[in-house]
Amino acid sequence: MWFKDTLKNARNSKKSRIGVLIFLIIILAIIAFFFEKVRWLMIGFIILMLGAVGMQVYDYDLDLGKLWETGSLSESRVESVKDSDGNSYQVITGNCNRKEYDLNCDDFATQGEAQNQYNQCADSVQADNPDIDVRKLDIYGLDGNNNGVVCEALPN
Ligand SMILES: [Ca+2]
Ligand SMILES: [Ca+2]
Repeated sequence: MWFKDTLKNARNSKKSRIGVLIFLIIILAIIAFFFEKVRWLMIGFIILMLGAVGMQVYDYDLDLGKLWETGSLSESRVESVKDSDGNSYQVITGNCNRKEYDLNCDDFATQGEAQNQYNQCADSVQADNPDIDVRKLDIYGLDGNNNGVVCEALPN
């Protein structure tokens, strides 16, 4: 459905999300300006919105449900991740943060070590994103052929 795709693109596009937030900030500011009774409430919302804009600018997306559940910012981290078919997803990567804490096969001495680390991350990412086949996401880039076995070249 074309409008579903449009909606999805709008949600996934950083620019349009920042635009929506700035639009909301302007509305809240206008309300705060004209309605003295709710002024402080509106100012509180504006501060929250500015925080949200900051997170967008610094590419720091959070899943609010996960944040509510865990109270942890890092576990609620959402990132845009491409799968092996080239599709982009918004994925709750949590502590398995691929951009900042990348791991490579030469970080591990044995295949088993790499496999344990991968399995831990794959399980938690899979649990948070049940609609996505986590093997296709190639977490940390450790499993290029997406067969679930990582760093095949490492010794056992
Ligand atoms: Ca890597
Ligand atoms: Ca593999």
